[in-house]
Amino acid sequence: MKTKIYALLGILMMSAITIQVKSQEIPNGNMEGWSDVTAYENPVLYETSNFHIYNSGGELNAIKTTDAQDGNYALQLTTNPAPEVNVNGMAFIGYPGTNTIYGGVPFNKKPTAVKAWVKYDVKDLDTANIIVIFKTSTYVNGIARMQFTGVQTDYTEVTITPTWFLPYTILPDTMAVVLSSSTLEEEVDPQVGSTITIDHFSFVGVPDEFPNYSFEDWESVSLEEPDSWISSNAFTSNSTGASVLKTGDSYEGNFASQIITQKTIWGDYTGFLANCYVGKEDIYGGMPVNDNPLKVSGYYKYTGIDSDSALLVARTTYFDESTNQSEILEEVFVKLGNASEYTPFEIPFQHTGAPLADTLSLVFSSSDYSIEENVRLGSSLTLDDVSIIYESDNVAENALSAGVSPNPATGEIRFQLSHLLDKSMKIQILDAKGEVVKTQTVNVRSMTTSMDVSALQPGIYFYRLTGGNKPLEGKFIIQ
Ligand SMILES: [Ca+2]
Ligand SMILES: [Ca+2]
Repeated sequence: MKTKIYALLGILMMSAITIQVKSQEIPNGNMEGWSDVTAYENPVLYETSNFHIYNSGGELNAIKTTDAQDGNYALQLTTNPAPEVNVNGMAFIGYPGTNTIYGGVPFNKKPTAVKAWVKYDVKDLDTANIIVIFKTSTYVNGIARMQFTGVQTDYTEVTITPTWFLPYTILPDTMAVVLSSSTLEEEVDPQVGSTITIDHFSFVGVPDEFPNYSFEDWESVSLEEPDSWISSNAFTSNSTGASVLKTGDSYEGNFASQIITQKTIWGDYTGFLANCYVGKEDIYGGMPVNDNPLKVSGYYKYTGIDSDSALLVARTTYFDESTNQSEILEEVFVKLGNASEYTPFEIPFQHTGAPLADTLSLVFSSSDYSIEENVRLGSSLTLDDVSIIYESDNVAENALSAGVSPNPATGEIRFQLSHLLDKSMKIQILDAKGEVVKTQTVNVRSMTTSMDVSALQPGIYFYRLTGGNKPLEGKFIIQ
């Protein structure tokens, strides 16, 4: 049941997909935009697989259905596909760990049976599960387990008799529950479409009511998320707390993102901010770019517990039409050590020229997951002012600017166009961010043409002249 940490890093938030295709800036790189996101609903007292499927890019798979046997609602679990993994529909009271379950709700009786109303459609080779675990201290006192295969179209009541492992006089103190639409065996793949709907739990032989027995009580899981980023919050908020927080300790503006290594509901550790999905085996998606990034830079603070360090991963890819799939151009790993004051960082790329990158994927982690034994709860990475520089920015910097005068300019600049006579030319002025701030089309009649730049703020600008045999680029300064 333990999920590999990279699976836990696989996170999806639909809002994060609304990346501006035209923009070459890193969306919300200044960490100023934050929104409350209602991710999904869970039955009260239960954690569910919704966080996992939500993060993996599939449909929610632990849902409130009105197809109830009792009252208004029932719990429907379905094994749904996500881009990299089929996610078992699960709901649990307590936190599943390796071969055990932690936590639960107080319960101190020994019922003779657990009953539930169920309907299901479990695919071939698959098995749905209802497991109720009675614990005394940390020991398993008894288990009531039923497995389901095949199809049951109408609600039917099942009676599940517990097996008790401890003497009858030793009562449990805690009850935990695991409900699953698919197999819990790690070696067996959950089958897409396996589903079980559960309603109206009851006990036999004791007067106690099963907690939230009829799945009538549900609660929304809301997260405060940095806009346009994908965070690890959905993995951690319900167990140990948020792993990505809005902090007022900013380098610029009002806010920065603080990423903290927290325990997930699976007992693993995670804390990350990404602009892509990260699946079990790989990362995928990211922000569209139309030029090769030269470097991603920003400012950070870091407090690593023991020998932990922060890990920044950046990958560029391009779509190769000959193979009809995205190929990796470059992958860069940068580790950051402790920094109590804001410190600049850079993720440098080597690749230039063709093929041009079309996607940039970024994953910023508060722990160095490449050295698993160093990962520590509470390691904290604060990031702000994350930005990107592209190859073309550099070309512009290095291009000859001798054709422009005066430089620095004030109210007007002149372009020398000696080899471009009798052409219709377009002159674009771009600001330091690469945004076009002024465009002028001229029919060149002399060796010089001029442009009024008095409306532009002082700063560094780039010019781009097109219409000649080849574009001319360069930079100039307005004082
Ligand atoms: Ca900021
Ligand atoms: Ca119900």
